[in-house]
Formats: sequence, structure tokens, C-alpha cells
Amino acid sequence: MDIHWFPGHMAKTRRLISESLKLVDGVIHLADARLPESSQNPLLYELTGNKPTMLVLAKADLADPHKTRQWLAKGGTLAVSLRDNKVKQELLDFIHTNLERNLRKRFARPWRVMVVGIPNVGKSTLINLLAGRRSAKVGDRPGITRTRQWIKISAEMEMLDTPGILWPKLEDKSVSYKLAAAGCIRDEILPIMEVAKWLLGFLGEQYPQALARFGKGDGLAAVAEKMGAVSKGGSLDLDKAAELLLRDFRSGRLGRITLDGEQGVK
Ligand SMILES: Nc1nc2c(ncn2[C@@H]2O[C@H](COP(=O)(O)OP(=O)(O)OP(=O)(O)O)[C@@H](O)[C@H]2O)c(=O)[nH]1
Ligand SMILES: [Mg+2]
Repeated sequence: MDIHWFPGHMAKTRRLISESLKLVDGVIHLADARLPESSQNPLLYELTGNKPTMLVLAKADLADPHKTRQWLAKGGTLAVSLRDNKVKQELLDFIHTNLERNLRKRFARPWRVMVVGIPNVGKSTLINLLAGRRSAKVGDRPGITRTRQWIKISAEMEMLDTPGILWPKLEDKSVSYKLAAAGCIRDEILPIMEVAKWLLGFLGEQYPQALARFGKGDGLAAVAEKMGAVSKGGSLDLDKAAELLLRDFRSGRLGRITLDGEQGVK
């Protein structure tokens, strides 16, 4: 699979990030703890160049804690649940330490930090958590933030929220499935049935307990049966089953699952 796509708003975001770079002291590259490797956008590393960049993994509450620990063992990265207000101080300390370590000059003005990442990872949620108010629009689908927005975090820090951006060519089939399963690619880009079948295969191999409630039946048909996905005529509705399976994966109802292997192993 070679998905060639780069919607106009992502090309615009690429320009916007490049132009904003000179205004900021550092960059938070936000990725998803369920795909700590595949959700890091290589295009963003290219764009941000040697600007001090810190990697933060959001959605740690949905990820396999064992794999997250393995992943963090190298150090330098923070994994958090942005649903938990208690991580606010930990995040602020992480950001301050990173900026102070990487910047020789301390300006009289507040720190300026830009938050970048693929769609739907939690960029706006992170900013709202730090600001202590809902300044940035948040939503459980990709493409919520449409333009850049400066938000005051405190007297010492301002943050720039940016729209999510992917890279122009999704070459690796399994990366595309992972991004789609985690809700970072709109459901229209990849057929939902294909994504759900891939997820079933992955879970069957790596997290069989997540599928236990569907019984020993076969694939999506078993999911449709157990979840009552039946069309008007009474036959099993596999599209609906695919949708329900993905919904349950994304919300954590299937358990805490990480789709990437150990660091460096996809
Ligand atoms: N469980 C869980 N959900 C989270 C976490 N962080 C964000 N979310 C949810 O993820 C969804 C996307 O969050 P946003 O903050 O809108 O993501 P974004 O990166 O700004 O997305 P775009 O603006 O579309 O690029 C929302 O439903 C959030 O509530 C987290 O740490 N854990
Ligand atoms: Mg956003």
C-alpha cells in the first residue's frame, strides 16, 4: 500500500509550523503512547531541525504499561495520561528542565513553546490541561484544530497549538493500520473493515485476552454476533461490527494495548 495523500490543510500546516519556528524557544513533539514509534512524524523532525524538541507520549492510560515502561527506559521522554490533572506539574517540570538545559539565553519574556504532532494525539488537550481552562477546541476525531493559536499557560509560558499533520506518503502498511486504528487517520482514508480485520489479527496474536469476550467464533462475524451488529434483514452487519470494535479499542474498553513493539521495533 502506498497511500499518496496530503490534504491541502496539511500542506498549509507544514508552512505554518516552519514559519512559527523562529518565534518559539522549543517544541513539544506529542505522540501517542499506544504507538510510541509509529506516531512520531518524521516530517516534523525535518521541519523543526535543531530547535530544542521534547518528546511526550499522551494516552498512557490506554497503552500497555509494560511496553510503555520498556519504551521509557532509555530516558528523555515523558509518558502521561492527559485525562489526569495530576500530571500538570510533572509536565511543567519536564518542559522547564528541557528548555533550561537546551537554551543558553533566558529571555525577559515568557518561554514560547510550540506543540506539534499527528492528528488526534491530544495537542489541544495538553495545552488546556496546562492552561487550566478550555482555551483550545478538543474532539475525539482527527482534524479538530484548524489553525494556530497562542495560549497563555502562566506568566512564564505561552504555547502555540497547531493542527495535526501526517506525512505525505504512508508507505508502511502496518503503520497506516496502526494510525487508523488509533484514530489518527480519518476513517474515510482507509476502509474501516480492513483496519478492523488487521486489528483483530494483531490482537489475536499479541493480546488474545482482549478478544476473549467475543468467544471462539470467526473474526468480525463473531464480533458482530456478540455486539448485536445485525442489519434490518437480520444478517450480520460487518461494517457496524468493524466500527464498534474500533470504538472499543480507541476508548480502552478492550484493555490497555500498545500497537508498536519495543523501541525501534515496529
Ligand atoms: N484517554 C485519553 N484520551 C486523551 C488523552 N489526551 C487526549 N485525549 C483525547 O483525545 C482526543 C483528541 O484530543 P485533541 O486534544 O483534540 O487532539 P489534537 O492532537 O489537538 O487533535 P487535532 O487538533 O485534530 O490534531 C480527545 O477526545 C481527547 O479527550 C489521554 O492522555 N488519554
Ligand atoms: Mg487540536
